[in-house]
Amino acid sequence: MQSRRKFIKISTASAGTMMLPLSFPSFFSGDDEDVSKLKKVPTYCEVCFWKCAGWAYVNEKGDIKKIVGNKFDPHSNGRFCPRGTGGVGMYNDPDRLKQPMMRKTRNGKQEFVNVSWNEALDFIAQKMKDIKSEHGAESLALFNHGSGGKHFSTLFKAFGSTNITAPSYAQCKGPREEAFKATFGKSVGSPEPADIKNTDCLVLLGNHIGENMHNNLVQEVADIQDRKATIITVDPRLSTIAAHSKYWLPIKPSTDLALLLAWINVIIDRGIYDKDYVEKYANGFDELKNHVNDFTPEWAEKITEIPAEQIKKTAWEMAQAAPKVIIHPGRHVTWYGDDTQRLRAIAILNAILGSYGREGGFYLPNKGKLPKMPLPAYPKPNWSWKEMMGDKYPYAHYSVANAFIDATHPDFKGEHKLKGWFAVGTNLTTTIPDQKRTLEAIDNLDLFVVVDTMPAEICGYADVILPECTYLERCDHPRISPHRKANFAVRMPAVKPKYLTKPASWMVMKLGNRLGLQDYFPYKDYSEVIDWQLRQIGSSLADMKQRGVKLQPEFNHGLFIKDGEDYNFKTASGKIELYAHDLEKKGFDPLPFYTEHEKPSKGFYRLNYGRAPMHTFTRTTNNPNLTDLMDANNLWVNSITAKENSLYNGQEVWLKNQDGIVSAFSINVRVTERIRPDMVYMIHGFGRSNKMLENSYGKGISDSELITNVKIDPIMGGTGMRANFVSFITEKPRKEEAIV
Ligand SMILES: Nc1nc2c(c(=O)[nH]1)N[C@H]1C(S)=C(S)[C@@H](COP(=O)(O)OP(=O)(O)OC[C@H]3O[C@@H](n4cnc5c(=O)[nH]c(N)nc54)[C@H](O)[C@@H]3O)O[C@H]1N2
Ligand SMILES: Nc1nc2c(c(=O)[nH]1)N[C@H]1C(S)=C(S)[C@@H](COP(=O)(O)OP(=O)(O)OC[C@H]3O[C@@H](n4cnc5c(=O)[nH]c(N)nc54)[C@H](O)[C@@H]3O)O[C@H]1N2
Ligand code: SF4
Ligand SMILES: [Mo]
Repeated sequence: MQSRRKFIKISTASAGTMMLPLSFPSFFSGDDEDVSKLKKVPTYCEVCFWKCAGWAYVNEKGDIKKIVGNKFDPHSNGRFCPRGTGGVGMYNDPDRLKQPMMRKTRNGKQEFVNVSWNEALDFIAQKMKDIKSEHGAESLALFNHGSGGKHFSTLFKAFGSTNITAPSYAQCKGPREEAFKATFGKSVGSPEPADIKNTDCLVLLGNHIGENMHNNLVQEVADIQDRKATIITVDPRLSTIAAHSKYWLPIKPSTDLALLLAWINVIIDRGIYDKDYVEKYANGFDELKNHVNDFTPEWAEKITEIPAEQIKKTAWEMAQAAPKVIIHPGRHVTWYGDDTQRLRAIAILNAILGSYGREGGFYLPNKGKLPKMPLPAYPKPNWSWKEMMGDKYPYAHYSVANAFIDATHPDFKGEHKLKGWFAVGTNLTTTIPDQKRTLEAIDNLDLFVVVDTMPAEICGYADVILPECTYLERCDHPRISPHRKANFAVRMPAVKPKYLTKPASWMVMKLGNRLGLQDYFPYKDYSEVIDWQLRQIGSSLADMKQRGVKLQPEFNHGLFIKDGEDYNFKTASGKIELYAHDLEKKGFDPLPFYTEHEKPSKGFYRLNYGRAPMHTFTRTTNNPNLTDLMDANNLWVNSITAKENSLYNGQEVWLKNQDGIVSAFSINVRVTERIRPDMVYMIHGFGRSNKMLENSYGKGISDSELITNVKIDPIMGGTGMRANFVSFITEKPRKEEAIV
């Protein structure tokens, strides 16, 4: 689309040479080099958000020779996934951002010009001050994902804005966090505290573990496969895990809530729920029982296309295994707009089977602690995203990224408008659906700063681009995530930053100096802060450089509720809320209902998307190591659908969605029986449209450009992305039809 901030195709002149293709599992040349002679530097991986701790091995010349897991780390158990091992490709990628750039108009034409750090930071600091004096500091917003965002959060809070958001809520986990909060008084959190390794029955609804490659999660699933625990996978596609499951239920897309209600019906009707647990810990059982009375397996069969007998059989399997059963909440759960209610049904099912707080169900996680360096108090902002959102999404306990876009858009009627954005480690146009709306909002900004390692699509819309060095070249906050054992991990730079790139911690310190906020950044190098933190607990950087991960048994409590223990859930009643009073108070159904969703019209197929083991979104689709394993997505099409549309295996097609949007690039058809005929499937993260991404430009299709029908969850603002339908175009479309 046309915009004031015209998308600038950054010059490719300095892009450098292509890296020699290397193949997995060895991404490193000279692998036979004696490891004992190499320097070992602790890190945690930034290729996805599992943040596995590991070691980067570096030789005397400063070449990274190997990245492996840290065996004391519960996220990795000493093993990295293919993406983590290939993470060195982020460092080696010749297409990386190399120095700061600013949008300038020359001879009436907008272009990016290389500038010095001083010029870039002076400009940003001045703009921030101007925006603050005209509209208030609160009108500056931070979109972030990943460790760089934490440093920028400090800058924002010190400057006077708490308008900070991330796509990991309203585009990802939000519905499950709120559903579990409404039910158990506590959100799920990451990593999910599912005690998979001890379970006897794992139920996955559209959670494609194995393709979704979260490290210890996959390891634990592999372990239970070995000991033949029951796995039940509900997916319209025969995912890798579905193929390894005792039951694969190829559900009609968008009908999971009906299946869940029928399972609850069977389990209550047959009296195979955990009566003692429910009586002791839960409220609202009678209301639940009445509610599900009519939601029989026969009723659900008509909706889900799963035979009633199979619904009964699988319900029985779960009850047999209980409490060692997990109905997994999944992770990317923003699908159809009623997602919080679907996740409520999942929470309820776990509750009546007594799996929450029980071995083989959900454990009660432990979290490590490190003292924080004392900083001056942050100023109190006059308003935050809560006031900005008003009474929209009343059960959102975190900020909603799409609401930030709304508050920037010219059609926003609210009082609290946003005028400046920073996007740190998030490729907003491919991440948040309805690209047109995002671009209209960006067009309405006074300042847009992008901090990235790569010339991602979002860079093309920035006023200033700040190149961050990769995780292998910097230190960041210690990783403190909940797990079975309280622990933390450190990240130290394995090598010096390439080109003129800098860590986010340095950028905010330099901006802080320019904004009179230097007291919030009392360091020259961020490692000084980490060292201070470690010294407070009797450790030090020198100590942690040897260990990488430290377990903190002093913070561990029991992982499970003991038999008969008077456990107090953090809900208003202190009990599990099968009937959610909290939701009812905010005007939502206290018990979940199935509602029918849009269906494809003739000639259209639902657009389904997911993950590949060797890629993370657009984060890796230019990574030379990982594109060597997979360099484009293809389109899964059932043979019936292929026949209907006269498509053949390997054929190049373009897609057109229900709103007439035509894909910018093409994709090759993969005819397969592994998907239902009513949908097609592709991996998210391809179809890159910034020409500076030499390695990935134009390969495959971006699902994001075709997601224009967004189903917003009224409870918490999640953007349901699976109500989009596509038809096939077999001739190359005219340029004006495609959006690039
Ligand atoms: N259409 C569609 N949309 C989706 C999804 C989908 O499957 N399909 N998935 C959703 C989900 S589950 C999530 S979690 C979100 C993910 O949303 P994002 O996290 O925004 O996804 P990425 O595409 O990986 O974009 C990450 C950006 O960070 C940059 N980057 C990588 N490393 C660093 C670093 O060290 N520092 C800095 N500053 N930048 C870095 C990358 O170059 C890239 O531009 O997307 C959501 N949106
Ligand atoms: N390799 C790799 N692993 C990753 C990531 C990555 O980028 N790469 N990203 C990580 C992140 S941030 C997240 S959030 C997770 C996401 O991982 P998940 O939560 O597992 O994934 P989703 O993308 O929601 O689910 C995709 C699956 O849902 C199925 N599906 C589609 N529609 C329906 C439906 O109506 N009903 C049912 N039951 N199933 C349906 C699809 O066929 C597909 O198999 O993955 C994480 N792990
Ligand atoms: S799961 Fe893989 S990509 Fe993600 S943090 Fe761990 S090693 Fe890195
Ligand atoms: Mo996610």
